[in-house]
Amino acid sequence: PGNRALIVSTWDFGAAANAAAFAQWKKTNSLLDAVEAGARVPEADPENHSVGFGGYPDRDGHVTLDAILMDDRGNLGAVAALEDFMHPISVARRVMEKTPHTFLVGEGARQFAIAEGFERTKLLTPEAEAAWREWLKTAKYKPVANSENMRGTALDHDTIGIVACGPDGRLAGACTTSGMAFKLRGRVGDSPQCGSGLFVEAGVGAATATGVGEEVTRIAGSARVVASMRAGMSPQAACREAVLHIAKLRGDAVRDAQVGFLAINDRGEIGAFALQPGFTFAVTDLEGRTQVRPAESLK
Ligand code: SD4
Repeated sequence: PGNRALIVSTWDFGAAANAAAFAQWKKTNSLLDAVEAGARVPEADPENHSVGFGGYPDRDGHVTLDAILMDDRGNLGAVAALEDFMHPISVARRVMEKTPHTFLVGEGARQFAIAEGFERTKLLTPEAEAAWREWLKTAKYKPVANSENMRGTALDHDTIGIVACGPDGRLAGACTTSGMAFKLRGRVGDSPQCGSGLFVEAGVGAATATGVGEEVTRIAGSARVVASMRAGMSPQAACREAVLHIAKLRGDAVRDAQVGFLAINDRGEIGAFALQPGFTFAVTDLEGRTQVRPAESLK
C-alpha cells in the first residue's frame, strides 16, 4: 500500500476485518458501514478469544461484550457488558440510530437488542469454557502482552479497533471486544468508551486503542491522540506521545503491560505506537491492498 491509507485496524486479525470493510465500502460508499462490517468479522470468529463469539468469559463464566462505533458528524453508539449477542457492534449502531442515547449497558442493552430483533446466541464456546475452567484452578489474573496475536493461549484477550478515512477526508471508526479474559463481573474497559477506546473528529482524524483498557481509560487515550493531531502532530507522533504519557504516569505499574494506539488523520496518514514490542496492525489502501505491519514501541 502507498502512503494514503483507507482503513487501518489493530492486530494481525485486522487484515480479514479490513477486507470485509473494504468490500462493504465499495458496495455502499459508507465508512460507517465499512467499519461495522469490519468489526463483525472477528466478532463472529470462534477462534478469536478476544472478540465476540468464542470470547473468554468473565470470572463467573459470562461472556460480556463491549463495542462502539462513531463517525465524524457526532453520530455515536455504544454498548457495554452486553450478553447473548454475537454482534455488539451492530447493536451499538442501533443505539446510535434508534435511541436518543449514546451508550447502553448490561441488562438494558440486552433488552434493547432483543426488542430490536437481534438473534440471541450462546457465546460461550466449549473451548472458551474449558479455558475458563482451567483458569479457575488458580484464578490468577494477569494480562499477557500481545496475546491477541497468540491464538489459543490461556490469557488471550483483545480487541479490534478499526479507523477509516475516505478519499474526501471523512472519518469513521469502530471498536469491539470481549474485554480482558476472566475479568470481574461488571468490568468495562476502554473499548466502548468514547474518547478512550475510540475517538473520531472531523477535519482532524481518528484513533483507537488496544491492550490493558484500564491504562487507556485513565488518560482518555484516543481523545488524547486526536487532540495531539489537532494540535499539529502526525498520527505517529500523537500515538507515541500518548504511550510516553502512560509510561511516565504509571512507571512500574505498566512494566509488563501492553497498550497500543493506532491513528489515521484526515489525509489518510497513519501512525501506531505501543508500550511493548509485538503490537501489529493491518493497513489497507484505496485500491484494497492490505499489509500487516509491526508498530514501533517504547521498549
Ligand atoms: C479492554 N482494551 O477491554 C480492551 C481489550 C483488551 O487487551 O482486553 N485488550 O481492556
